[in-house]
Amino acid sequence: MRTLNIGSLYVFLIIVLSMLVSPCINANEIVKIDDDDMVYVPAENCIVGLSIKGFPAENIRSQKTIFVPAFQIDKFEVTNDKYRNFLQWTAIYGDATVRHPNQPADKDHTPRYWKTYTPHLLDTIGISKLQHFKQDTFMANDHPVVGVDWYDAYAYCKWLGKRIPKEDEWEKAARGTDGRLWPWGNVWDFSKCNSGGYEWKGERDGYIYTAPHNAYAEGVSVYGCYNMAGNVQEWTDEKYVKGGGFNSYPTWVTLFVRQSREPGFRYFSLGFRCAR
Ligand SMILES: [Ca+2]
Ligand SMILES: [Ca+2]
Repeated sequence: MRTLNIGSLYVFLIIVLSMLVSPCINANEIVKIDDDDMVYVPAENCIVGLSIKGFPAENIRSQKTIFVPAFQIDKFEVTNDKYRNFLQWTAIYGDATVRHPNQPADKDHTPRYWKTYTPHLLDTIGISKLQHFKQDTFMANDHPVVGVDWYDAYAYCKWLGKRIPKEDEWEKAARGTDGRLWPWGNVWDFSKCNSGGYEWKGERDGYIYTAPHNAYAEGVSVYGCYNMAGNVQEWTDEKYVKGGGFNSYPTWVTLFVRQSREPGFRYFSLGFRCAR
C-alpha cells in the first residue's frame, strides 16, 4: 500500500512537472538559426556613388571616396527558413525586445506573400506574364525572404544581435574599394546574377523569380558576398534599397543605384541581409 502511494505520488509529480515544463521545452526548441555566415570588411577608403548623366537624380549620388570603419556583413540574403525561425520565436516571445520604437502598433512580421493575395492583380506587373506566381513561389527554404518591410528587417537583425547595414557599408561590401559597377567588375554578364524580368526574359540566368541564396558563385563580391547585384533588392539603414532584383534591368542591378522607400514598403523582389 505504501509502495502504491509513493508510486502514485511519483506519477502525479511527473504529470505536474511535465505540465509546468512543457511550455519551456517548446520555447527552447525554437533555437535561433544563425550560422554566423558573415564576411569581414576591413576599414578602408572606398568609392561610392557614380557621377553619370541619364539617371534620375533621386536614384544616384555623386561619386566620392569615403572612409568606412570595419564591419561584418552577411554573406547571403536572409532566407525564408531563417526568417520563419524568427517568426516562430516571436510567436512565443513577442517582438517587444526587438522591434523599432516607430514600428506601427498593429505590425505583423509575416511576409506579404506568405498570406493570401489576389493573383489577378499581378497581371498588371510585366514579370507575371512570363510566369504567374503561386502561393509558395516565395516560400522555399533556401530562397531569400521577400515582402518584408524595413521594420521586419530591423527586428530580425536585432533578434540576432545584428543590424541593417548602412548604405555606405552595403555599397562597399558589394563594390569593393574600386567602385565597380557590379560585384565581379565593370563588364555586364547575364550568367553572374539573377536579373531579368519581362523585357530581359529572366530565364537567361535560370530564374524568373528568386534564386537560391547561394546561387551565382561566380558573381560574388571581392569580400565574398553573394547576390549583392540582383536576386532581391536589399534594405539599408537609411531606407534606400540597393542592388536591384530578379525583375530589374542590368542597369538597375548596378551597385551605385539607390531607391528611397517608405519603411512600411513591401515588394515581391525586396529582402535584406544583416550587418554587425
Ligand atoms: Ca532572372
Ligand atoms: Ca541582392
